[in-house]
Amino acid sequence: MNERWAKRPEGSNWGDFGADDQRGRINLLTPEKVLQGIAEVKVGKTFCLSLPLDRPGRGLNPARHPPRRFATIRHKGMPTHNFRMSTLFPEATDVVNDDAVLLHTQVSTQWDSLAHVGQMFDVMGDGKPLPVFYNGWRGDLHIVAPWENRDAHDWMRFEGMEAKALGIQNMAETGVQGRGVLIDLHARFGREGKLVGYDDLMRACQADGVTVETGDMVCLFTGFGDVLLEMGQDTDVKALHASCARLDGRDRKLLQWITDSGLAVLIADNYAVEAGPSVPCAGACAALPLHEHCLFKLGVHLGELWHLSELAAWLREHGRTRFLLTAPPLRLPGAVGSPATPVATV
Ligand code: UVW
Repeated sequence: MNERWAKRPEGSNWGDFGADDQRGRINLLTPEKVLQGIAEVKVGKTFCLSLPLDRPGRGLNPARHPPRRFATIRHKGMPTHNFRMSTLFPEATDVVNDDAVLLHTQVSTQWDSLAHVGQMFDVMGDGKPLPVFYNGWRGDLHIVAPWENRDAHDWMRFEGMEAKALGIQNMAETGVQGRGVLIDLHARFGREGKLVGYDDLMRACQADGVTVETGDMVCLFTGFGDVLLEMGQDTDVKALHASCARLDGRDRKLLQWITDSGLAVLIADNYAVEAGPSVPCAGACAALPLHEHCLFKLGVHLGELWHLSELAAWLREHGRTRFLLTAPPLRLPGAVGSPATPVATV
């Protein structure tokens, strides 16, 4: 018996990558997968797969706000803005700017770490559900609570939350490089607010000859990023949430495909990869069942709000679906999510 769990969730792979594994299916990004990715580099053209991190503006997720920038304070309470180094060293000619950013890690193009979403689950088999994450790491023991600073402003009040296990640095330390495979849902469904299940996904793959193999990094292009960028800073949240394809996390065949395909990570240009909250279910269940399946059961990191439009257009024009993907998050110990500036090379 593992000391953290007596019972693993049905359909999970807990323990398969090691009793104390914190990387999940990122373990499938082997040197062989990196070489398969490199073999897809034919012309050396690169694509930045990140949105500008100040987009979307306010409101898409009410808990997440655009970045705030500050000048650091270098000398006598002055901002380090065009700071004359001669203030410190009389002969110096240097002029310095230096900044700090207050960044909601999941406001824009991002990775969800495996500490992002867990479940209340009877992990010890004693009838008492506990907050649990991938591989049995525990919300109460391993995801350390913040302290409250009552003097701090609004959403800066709860400081110091830390993923002592499953933090995003576990992903960053692998380099996150391998073969990307793009599934073009936009080509099939346009900007229709469409719930996509297994059958729709398979038809989209068949139409473009997409094959997903073990260890591939799968990207779903829905067009959501374009809708968002066209809105400018005035995000029409209702219209945005009603736009484009998103996966149906209640579709069991779709979840089984994620298990069977062996995909290493799942990425989309939309808000949450799946519809969130998902369609209602009877009784107790996850509001985000695809998050449950990927983050909690399989250790599949989710990439959200990526900017896939230019890559998708280029791949279509050239009759291709695969590319080299390099997409590390920040190596930020203890964080439960991270912005990313992923690069596709074709
Ligand atoms: C939630 O909003 C809970 O998660 P995500 O950003 O992964 O969709």
